[in-house]
Amino acid sequence: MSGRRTPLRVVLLKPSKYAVDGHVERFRRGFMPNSTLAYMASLTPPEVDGRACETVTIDEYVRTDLDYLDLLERDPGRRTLLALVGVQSHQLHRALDLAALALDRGVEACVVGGPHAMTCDTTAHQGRGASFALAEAERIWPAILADAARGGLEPAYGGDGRWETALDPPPLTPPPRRELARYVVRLLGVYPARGCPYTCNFCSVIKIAGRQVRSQPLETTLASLRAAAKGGVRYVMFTSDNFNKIPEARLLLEAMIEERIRLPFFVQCDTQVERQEEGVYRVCVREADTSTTHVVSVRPDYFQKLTRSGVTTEELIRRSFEFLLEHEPKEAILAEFDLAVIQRYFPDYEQEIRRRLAG
Ligand code: B12
Ligand code: SF4
Repeated sequence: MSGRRTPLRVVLLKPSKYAVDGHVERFRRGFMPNSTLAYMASLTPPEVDGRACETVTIDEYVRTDLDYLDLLERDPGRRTLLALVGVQSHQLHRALDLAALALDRGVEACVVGGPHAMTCDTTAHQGRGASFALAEAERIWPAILADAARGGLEPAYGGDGRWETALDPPPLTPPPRRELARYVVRLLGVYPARGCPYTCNFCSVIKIAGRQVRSQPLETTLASLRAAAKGGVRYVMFTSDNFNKIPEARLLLEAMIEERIRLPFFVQCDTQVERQEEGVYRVCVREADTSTTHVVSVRPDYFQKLTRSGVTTEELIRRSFEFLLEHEPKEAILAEFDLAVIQRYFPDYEQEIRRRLAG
């Protein structure tokens, strides 16, 4: 069957961005492989609509040669779908230019997806050649692949709802070793759960991942970790925004211990700051299902010394805890202290916190 039908080539491309002077930012080595590329490649089946489906992944940030641009061209032997994945707002311009280049060279189908398309209004760009993915891939990727294999794409997919109710993706296949070698750290992003119950007004996570915390099956995460360890990955980032909000966090960690999956990993956790009385705040740090509580006092003159206008005391404390947690485990942080004490233990604290708050 697949021998008779025109095969489909899926080019998954994470675009870089333009620097201020207009050149495309490229690095000889990146920090870590892009998580969306690995995830989308794992979601792409070997056959679509009875046609063989070949998948190629490109992280433009680490491509110092331009060979990959040859893929953005019509190939008479197969249909090509260019999917610009994980596109953030500062990468949109580059994504649109790559789509325009590919369409100009006869590529049959282009789609742009990721945080920008999910959080911002893209109607002005729709209907001009590239299609837009407004929802999670789990909801719309099969329809996009099928449309690309058979004919053209719709102007947009997923306008009727962003989030899949239950997440059940295949286990992640780590990038091949030659791709891992392009990065300083052979690190893989694994996404055991997504969504955040909070509504911080500066953050777009709840528009991308929703407010409902949804987990993939524990076994899928474990299978991804096993494949990662076997495939030469040295380190894992659990990309969930608040690891401490994942209901199965403890089960996951226990299973990793039980199976002796010895991959070091890092996670993101939230810190809650609550004002108790003038100048006194209660801070709760949660990690998986353990937490510590700290009472922190901040004198007005010290607050003035460290901050500029517009920064709140809560923000100063939150950033100070981020700083502390980069240097020591939460259990080592004093239960009650004045903020000025940090400088005694970490002499670069004041300079660093001023720099971070100014950025
Ligand atoms: C992990 C992470 C990082 C890691 C990246 C690791 C890596 N190399 O992959 C690090 C720490 C390095 C990082 C850096 C940055 N990040 Co970041 N990061 C995240 C985080 C927490 C998770 C992203 C992730 O891996 N998700 C897992 C993958 C599988 O999911 P996904 O990419 O969202 O893809 C899903 C959907 O978007 C959609 N989708 C995506 N692409 C496509 C394509 C198609 C065709 C389809 C159909 C669907 C689709 O389907 C996917 C599956 O459901 C998000 C927050 C979040 N929850 O989204 C922020 C986030 C993406 N980052 C953000 C930002 C701003 C940055 C930085 C610019 C920060 C900075 N100032 O330097 C840099 C840019 C780095 C870069 N080159 O892209 C913003 C983007 C905001 C926006 N609207 O554009 C986010 C949303 C955080 C936030 N709330 O502000 N980041
Ligand atoms: S807790 Fe974190 S992920 Fe959740 S809304 Fe606030 S900043 Fe975003």
